[in-house]
Amino acid sequence: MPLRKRDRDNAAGLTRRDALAAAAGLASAAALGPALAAPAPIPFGSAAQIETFRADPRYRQALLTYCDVIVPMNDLKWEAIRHDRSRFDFSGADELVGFAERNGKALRGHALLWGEALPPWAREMSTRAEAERELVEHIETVVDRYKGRIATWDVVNEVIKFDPLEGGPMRDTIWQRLLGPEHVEIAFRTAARVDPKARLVLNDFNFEEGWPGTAERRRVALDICRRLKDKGIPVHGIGMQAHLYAENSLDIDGLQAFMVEIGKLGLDVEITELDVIDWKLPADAGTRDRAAASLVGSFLNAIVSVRRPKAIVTWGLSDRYSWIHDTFPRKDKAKARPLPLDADFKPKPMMAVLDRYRRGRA
Ligand code: 9MR
Repeated sequence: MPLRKRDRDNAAGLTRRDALAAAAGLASAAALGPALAAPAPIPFGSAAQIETFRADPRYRQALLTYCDVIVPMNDLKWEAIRHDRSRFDFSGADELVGFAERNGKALRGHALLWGEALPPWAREMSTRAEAERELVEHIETVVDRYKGRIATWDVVNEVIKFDPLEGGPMRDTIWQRLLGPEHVEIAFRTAARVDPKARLVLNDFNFEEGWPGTAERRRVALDICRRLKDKGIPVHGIGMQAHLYAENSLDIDGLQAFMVEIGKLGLDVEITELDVIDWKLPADAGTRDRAAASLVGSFLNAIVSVRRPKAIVTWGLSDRYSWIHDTFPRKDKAKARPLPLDADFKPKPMMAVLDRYRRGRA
């Protein structure tokens, strides 16, 4: 049987790109330039919750099977490390960091400063000096402990006001009340001083929808990073949480313009907490899974076609365990299906979408 052209090229040891290059009259595939170069794989990962990690071997296995990156979901938060004011408790964080290290997984640290998940004593701080002293000591201690091991930090999480058009731009937190907008600088400056090689990220939610407040959120994120850079304070990336509401549409143009601006500032982008809020979708599981995969595909495609994220991280792996169940319960009481594996750890269509980026096929 005669070989088809593609098979002939393969048989001759030519790649598809060599064949394309030859057809274009070029000496080699390299001459095709970067536009047709195979896309670089984008590391994929998930946040891991310690209780589930300890209790469910299938969950640990899923982390091993699917993830290049692991993010302790809650164990690097103040609530976990600083529940006792007089000492630092790294027990949960160490367990997850050790698991990642033993298994050759990269780590993201989440998060050095956040207005939530604080122990009661931290919510009761009352002076500027106290807040600054605690914040600096916290970041020094935590970043130093994992120096050279946690490569990337969400230095500040959710510091932008929900709708900055309503008296923004900064979110009302204990840090903003006591330190003003300077809390962001203090956090980045301290993290950079302790681990100059760490990648330092501003992490926040809702950069992807079409309402005016979202456009303003994107503008504020860029503005904060620009100001840091102007002052010589290192910042390396913007983390997009991407808790995507299935019932809302994406602002593709706005997203792509955001990527261009991120690039102009010399920053990277990372997807840090991806999942799909499916509370308004129809009951049928297959319909929901296809809708979620399609939404994730459109979102990632819009971003990747302008700027390749440094990592894509989902906020959990299996529908069995997700914050969405409690926060966005469905009226029909059906379980939410926000993640790439189903409740029995079987890959869903969303995983196929993510896998394409992980393998450098998109
Ligand atoms: O999923 C996290 C949940 O288990 C915690 O109870 C909660 C408070 O610490 O935080 C959740 O994770 C949040 C993340 O840290 C920041 N972005 C929003 C996430 C969902 O609430």
